[in-house]
Parts: sequence; structure tokens; C-alpha cells
Amino acid sequence: MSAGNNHDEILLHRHPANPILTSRDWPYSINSVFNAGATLLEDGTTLLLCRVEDRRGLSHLCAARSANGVDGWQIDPEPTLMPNPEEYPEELWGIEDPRLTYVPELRQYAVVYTSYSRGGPGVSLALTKDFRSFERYGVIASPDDKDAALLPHKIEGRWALIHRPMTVLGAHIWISYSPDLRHWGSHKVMLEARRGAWWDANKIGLSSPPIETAGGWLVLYHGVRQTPSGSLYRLGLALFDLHEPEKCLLRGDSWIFRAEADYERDGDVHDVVFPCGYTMGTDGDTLNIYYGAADSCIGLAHGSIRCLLAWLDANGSCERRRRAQDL
Ligand code: BMA
Repeated sequence: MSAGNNHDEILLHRHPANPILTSRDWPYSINSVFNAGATLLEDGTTLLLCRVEDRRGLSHLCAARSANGVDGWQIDPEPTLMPNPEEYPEELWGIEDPRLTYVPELRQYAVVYTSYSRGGPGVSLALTKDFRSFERYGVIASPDDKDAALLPHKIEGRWALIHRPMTVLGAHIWISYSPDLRHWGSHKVMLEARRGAWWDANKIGLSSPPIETAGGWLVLYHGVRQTPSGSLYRLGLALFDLHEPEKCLLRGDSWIFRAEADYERDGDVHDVVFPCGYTMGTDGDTLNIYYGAADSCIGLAHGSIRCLLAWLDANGSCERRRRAQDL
């Protein structure tokens, strides 16, 4: 570990009003609400597109809007986007974990979500202008694949999708490219799960969509550690080249956020913090990170891009050097 490392530096601060949304807030009967995509609408309203699990166990998406992103949520009185297995059989067992990206070139939001098919989870895409009507593109990455988000603009003329296919070698983060959002290729590994005892051994996945900074794409990712009493979901940081996003510039060794509060430790799935979205403060530095807690409710944590980048500078190392040491 590098010298001058501040081990206990707190980078993400829980909001005192947490959990900010629970099943008790819902206008209709549900089991749980968690893993929400997030965006700021043109008028400054925070929109969360929440994963809502109904009492059958199947998930759909429901929009909640708030002027300050903390409270006063206006929740759609009915599901906003329901699985449609008749036309999209891959949505048979529900739709989950949306990540939202505003795409200026299309003047639309891309909603990239997990469709739970008979063959396992796959990645689906829908476009929307208003989170009221949606244009479905269907499956864009076949099972077993999830934890996906679109980058907001083309890279060298092609759209870029970050996702997490399962392979026999483990669950790593990949990037794929497309000329038209429908046909995907040029698949490359972006970040590998570590091995052995590491907090992010064997299984990692993108959390919120990457954050574009002057120094590169800042990526918050989750790592899953299997233990005899279950899985521990914790968050780590990495930085990728702006023009060649598969190129990892820095990766932190330590996790930066884990389940600690009661609502993160206890719930339908214990010890899970799972961000799917963030909004940016008007200062251009504050991140409002929305995360699913224990697969039961939604929490909010604040961070500073400047501090996250400074932490990576001090604590991260170059992926190429690490690869030479076999991760
Ligand atoms: C992951 C996803 C998430 C979920 C997490 C913890 O694999 O399915 O939706 O929050 O597991 O159960």
C-alpha cells in the first residue's frame, strides 16, 4: 500500500434522512423498492427510476420525482415501466436495476436495465424523452449479462456500453461498441475481478453510470465477497481513459463504502449497498449517489468528485502494473 494512505477517510457520506424511500412510501402494494437509476430533469427535478419488487417476487420500474432529491417524492401512482413478456419474452421474470444516461445527441434518456429471462439475466435498452412513454430496443446483450450502462456520447463514432457478462473465468466488467445501439461488437474487458481473498474477488459489476471528468471516466463499481454467511457487496473506484475507456488508468485497492447502517445490513438480502445512479450538484463537484440498501429500500450518500479523484491518485495503482503481477 502506498505511504500517506488515509485508511479511514470517509468518501461517501450517508444522508441523515436515510433511507429516503421505502415500501411504506409506495402508493400501491409492493414488497420492496431498491436499486434506482437517477437523473436530473431539465427543470432541476431529481427523477429516480426505482426497481420495485412486487409481492409475487417480480420487479418492474417506477418513477419517483423530487424537487430537492431528498424528500417530497411524487411517486407514479402505477408502475411506470412493466415487463412485457408477450412482446419481449426476455422480460418474463421482471425488469431490474435500471441505469439512466441522458444522451444529448438523441435528446433522450437511455434506460439500460436487466431483463430476467428463462435463460438468466440479460441487458435491455429503452429510450425515453419523459419517463412516461418508452421505445424498447429489446435485448442488447444476451444472458448471462447485467450491470450495464450506456456512455452519454459516442467514442470515436461508436456508442459504448459497459456491462458484466459471466464467463468461466469470472464476472468481469466489459465494454462493447455499436454504430446504431442495436448491433454490438468490439467487446473488450475493462476491469477484472481480483482473485483469492480480495474484497472484489471473482465478481464485480458497474454501479452507477461512469462519471465523465477531465481526468477520465470515474467508475464506481461493486465487488462481491462470498463468505460462509452470505455475500458482501462493497464499492470501489477506478479511473478509465476518456478516449479509450477500456484502458484503466487507476484502480483503488481498498473498498470505499460498505453496508454499515441497520437498513443496509438488514433486509431481504443482508449487507448490500448497490448504487445504480447519481445526480451532480450545481457546483459540478458534489455527487448524490442513490443506492439500494439490503434489497429493501433506497439510501442517498454524498461525495465529492475532487475528493474521489484525489483518493484514487493517492491510493490507486496503474492496472498495467497490476496485471503484470497477476492482479
Ligand atoms: C445482484 C443484483 C442486484 C441485487 C444484488 C444483491 O446480483 O441482482 O439486483 O441487489 O445482487 O442481491
